[in-house]
Amino acid sequence: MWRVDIGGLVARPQSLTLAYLKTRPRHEVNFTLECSGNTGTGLDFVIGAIGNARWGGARLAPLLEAAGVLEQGTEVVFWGADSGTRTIRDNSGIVSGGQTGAVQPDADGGLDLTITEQFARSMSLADALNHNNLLCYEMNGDALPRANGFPVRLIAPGWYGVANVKWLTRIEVMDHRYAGNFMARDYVSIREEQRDGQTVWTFATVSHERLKSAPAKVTRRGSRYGIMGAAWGAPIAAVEVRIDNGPWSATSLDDSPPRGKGSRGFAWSFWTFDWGTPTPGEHTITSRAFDTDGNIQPAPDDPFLASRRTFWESNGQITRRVLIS
Ligand SMILES: Nc1nc2c(c(=O)[nH]1)N[C@H]1C(S)=C(S)[C@@H](COP(=O)(O)O)O[C@H]1N2
Ligand SMILES: [Mo]
Repeated sequence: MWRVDIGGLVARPQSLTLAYLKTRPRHEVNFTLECSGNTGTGLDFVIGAIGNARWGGARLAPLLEAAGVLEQGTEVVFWGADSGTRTIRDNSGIVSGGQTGAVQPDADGGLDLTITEQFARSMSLADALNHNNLLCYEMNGDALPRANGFPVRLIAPGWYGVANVKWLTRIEVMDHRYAGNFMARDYVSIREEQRDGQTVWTFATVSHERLKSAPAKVTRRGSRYGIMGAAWGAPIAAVEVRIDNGPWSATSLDDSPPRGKGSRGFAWSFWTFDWGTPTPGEHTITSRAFDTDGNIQPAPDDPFLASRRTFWESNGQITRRVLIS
């Protein structure tokens, strides 16, 4: 039978069943989960690597508190049931194999270690204790589908998809950052910065979502056209669009309560724009979102974005091409 274990630096290790989790107070959060690898340049980005759902489950924080996190505990690791095989090259200091690891000498005399690693992600204890986090067993009112993490996944609203560990089996409190594949090798944003004429490379684990928007579709009623789209990643204050190389114009935001409040939770906001009667031919549509702290979704040539050498967390403005006939 499935259980999720809470262990590591805790006073009272737990082994929780799904039935037990369902006896806990049930909470729901509306959260738009986006893959950090969603570059948003393709035509199917809205339905592809991003989706909104009502996620239901038990709050994580009281369960961690019940386990009694010890003083030294600073980091919480979430383990999924799935695993993958990978080879770690000799330059990683490999000296010998493990019970399941196989070591092979490589061409230049070093050792390669091939291992089967479970999917795992960690966050700080403070982040893990955020009251929005759920041990989630429901999606849109139904049992969590297998593909989305059945029986239980972590839902960490405001974090990129990768942090929302599916098929959860173990939660472990540690006293150091976890440096597994999905924290330290894959899902790492690499940037090349120039500082005083010197190149400095920086590395950051994909974590919180970033402010983003996209034009989703063009609608037509008679001879009049409209544009609709979405914005997410932060509490949205406004969205503007630009047609071709024209000025930025205001759009109308849907009037549901702001993000983080009431039923809106961490869901995306929808916006619409009355385009009027555009001239026939090809046009470009670009959108940019503003959050309630005054941040603006960056342009593609923003220095921070331009310094990236990886496609993770690509939240630059998206331009779509449309043909009006
Ligand atoms: N156990 C496990 N959890 C996982 C993953 C995975 O491969 N294994 N992928 C992550 C990534 S990269 C994303 S984008 C989301 C996707 O969640 P979804 O399938 O519900 O859309 O799950 C995250 N949780
Ligand atoms: Mo992802």
